[in-house]
Amino acid sequence: NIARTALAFDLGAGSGRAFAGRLIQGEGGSRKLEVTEVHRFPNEAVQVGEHLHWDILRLLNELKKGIRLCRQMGFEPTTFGIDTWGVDFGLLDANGELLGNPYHYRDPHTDGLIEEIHALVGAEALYRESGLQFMPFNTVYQLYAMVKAGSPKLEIARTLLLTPDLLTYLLTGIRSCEYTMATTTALFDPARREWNKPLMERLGIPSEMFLNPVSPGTIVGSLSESVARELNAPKLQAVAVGTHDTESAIAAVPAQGGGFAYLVCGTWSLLGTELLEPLLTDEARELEFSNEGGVGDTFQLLKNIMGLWILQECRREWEELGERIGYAELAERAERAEPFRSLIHPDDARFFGQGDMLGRIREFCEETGQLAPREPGEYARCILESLALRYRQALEQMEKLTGAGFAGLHMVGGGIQNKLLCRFTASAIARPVWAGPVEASVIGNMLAQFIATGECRDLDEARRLVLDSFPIETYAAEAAESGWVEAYERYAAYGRANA
Ligand code: LFR
Repeated sequence: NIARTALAFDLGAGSGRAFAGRLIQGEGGSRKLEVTEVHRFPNEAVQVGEHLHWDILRLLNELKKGIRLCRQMGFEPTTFGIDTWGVDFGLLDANGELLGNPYHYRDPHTDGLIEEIHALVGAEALYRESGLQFMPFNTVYQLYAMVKAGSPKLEIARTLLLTPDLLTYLLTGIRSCEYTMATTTALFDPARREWNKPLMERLGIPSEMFLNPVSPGTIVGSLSESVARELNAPKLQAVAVGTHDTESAIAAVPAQGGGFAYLVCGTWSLLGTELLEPLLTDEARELEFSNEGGVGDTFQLLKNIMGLWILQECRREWEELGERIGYAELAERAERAEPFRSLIHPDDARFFGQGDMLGRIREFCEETGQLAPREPGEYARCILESLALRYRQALEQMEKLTGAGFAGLHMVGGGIQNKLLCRFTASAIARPVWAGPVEASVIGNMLAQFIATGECRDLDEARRLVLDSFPIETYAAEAAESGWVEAYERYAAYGRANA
């Protein structure tokens, strides 16, 4: 008995996926969510001269294909939602045409701008008014890079659309701005809950381009006439979900009530806890925590930590060198490698960029007087152990900031398929890890659609559905796996001052 079918698009920096989600009505009021993958496609950034761009029209084609495939597979979704990485955007002119190709958040055009903007407006003020840790790709730095480059696009732009809103617009013709993405820009004031127009004016960023945000769980509208005709799908409606992938993933954490700690694991690691108000203290700034708007009127106090990106880049390099190593094999080799031989600080700036990751890891080890990894197993072990130690550090910082004590850590997202990472994390934090669901962003995306159409009353009820529908694996902190306490002390000495 299918109560409703939703279609979720979840676009990550490396690939995109479309899933159909069926809400099944069981006996006695019980309900379950069943998700099926209907399409998967690579998302390849394109280097154009000095700049790195998203291939946005290709992504649009893949979304259309996803809608077609979904229906060909026999699903009949009435709504769809799109979530993507944060911060990036496209600009529309007065005729509603897209101005150029959106920049990729790893484009180097923001290099040095954190310092420059801080000198202009003050780091303290910027943090109080944005609640975001200072990451070079935040929208504010990207737009300021365009201001500084004298970009003519800014002169003729009328509307700024963040990536998920842009893709929704290309499918529906409707311009909208979803709240969780808006809070990743650093141009949105979380305390006042409005765009920070004075800041935009000071930086020369045209403030008329920004639309009023709508809450996740709002129906945006139908496919445009031309798209509906092309896809023969006149009834499909777009929903503004938690369009920031991280927020969709958090919405799918199978916990009840607030006060839990979570880690969204993928290219990035987002470790945080759910609050009802932003925490904008000096200490939160110094410890580099963000306050991001979440689904269900929440604020997510979280730290953006480098994630499996480092390992993904290593794999890409091995492949270029002619050695293709699957994740399963890599995990086995890491398991056999010597523990704690080499440790890195994952958030050292050198690990952010693309390319030469093996060299950078070796360089870090040499600079800190450690033996460097020699083969893939050792590299993988180094990365996974270092991430786990970094998670312990962030978890303890979060306890300090909030005064809360966390009994364990919920891990969600694609990265939890790496069981070694889950196990290491449980050992590093000396607390249990509850892992699941893997498809958190997709599921959270669907939950916001169910909130929009009235199937779920609120976030708590939606999370209940996750608990009832997906298995959760528990990793106990293995006291026998010793060495983690000493390793943490060694690791802590390699980190930056306190963050
Ligand atoms: C994760 C994520 C993070 C954001 C980073 C860049 O996919 O959305 O939350 O900081 O990508 O946008």
